[in-house]
Amino acid sequence: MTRVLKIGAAQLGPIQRDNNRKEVVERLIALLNQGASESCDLVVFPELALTTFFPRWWSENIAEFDHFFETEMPSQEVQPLFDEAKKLGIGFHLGYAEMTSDGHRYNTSIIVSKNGDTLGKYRKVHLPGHEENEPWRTFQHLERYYFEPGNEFKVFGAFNGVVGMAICNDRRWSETYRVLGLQGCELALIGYNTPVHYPPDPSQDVLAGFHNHLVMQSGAYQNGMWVVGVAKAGNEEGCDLLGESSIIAPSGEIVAQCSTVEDELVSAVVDLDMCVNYKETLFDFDRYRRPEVYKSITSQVGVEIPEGIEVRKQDDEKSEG
Ligand code: CDT
Repeated sequence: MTRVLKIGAAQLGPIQRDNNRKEVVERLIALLNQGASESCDLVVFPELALTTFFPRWWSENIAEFDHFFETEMPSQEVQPLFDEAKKLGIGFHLGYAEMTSDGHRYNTSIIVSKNGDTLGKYRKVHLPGHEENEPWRTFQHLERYYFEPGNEFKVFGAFNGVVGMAICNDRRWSETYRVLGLQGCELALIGYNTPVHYPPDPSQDVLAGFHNHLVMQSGAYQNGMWVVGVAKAGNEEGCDLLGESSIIAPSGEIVAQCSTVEDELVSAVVDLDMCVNYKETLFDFDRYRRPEVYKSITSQVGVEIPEGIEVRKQDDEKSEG
């Protein structure tokens, strides 16, 4: 059984508010075809790949934005993507806004096999931003208003390996990779829409690209897994979104990276057996992990400085010296 895959990271340029699904699906199909011409087994599309990143706007009436959600997958408009992928014999990963039949809204991604079967679904666990309109911001980040959080990181048997998914902000949390890693994840697929400007602390703007790679590269290395991080990039409705989509090896090294903020596919050969190099040496969990020492990770949410620790200001220390 070959455990060597060719994977395409299919970055999208911006999707504007009035772009319809048909236009977007045509772009996804063009990228699929490029993936086919590069012999890809799997093409990875980003978070919310069918619409603009609508949580950047507030609406008093949440249902006003329901047209950005998919009530079925594939819908009639998305069916051509499934048909083309099956025809080409390529699997894919797709992020979209999901509305369930009983009215729940999620930020979701799926893995689809080469035969067009949906092998796995994931609902974003870490929802960033805020719940209420914050008019002081140049744009909103209302994921906590428009979506409910998902409640689990799961892995799926796909493409001859153990595959997991995470979505955008999830990639900043080491717990994401570790919970996947503890399930033997060999390949994590992560779509993102990351504004370059961070209104609560603009000093971070210049570091957006550094932080993006920092978290995914360390997640890959510390868990001995491949990570494919794929952006929706460019200027979307006046908001600049980070590009720099990349394919990262279990060594933490980037082996392919997009260079534009437009529709762009980069591909790489991914040998899932390379994970063993890390999973069975430095990061041999069975041998080296100490879960009994990590209890606060699951019992505690926020910071709790232990009793008896005095926090002094720098000035106090100086006056003592
Ligand atoms: N889509 C998404 O999760 N974006 C976030 C922005 C953080 S700022 C609210 C990210 O982590 O990239």
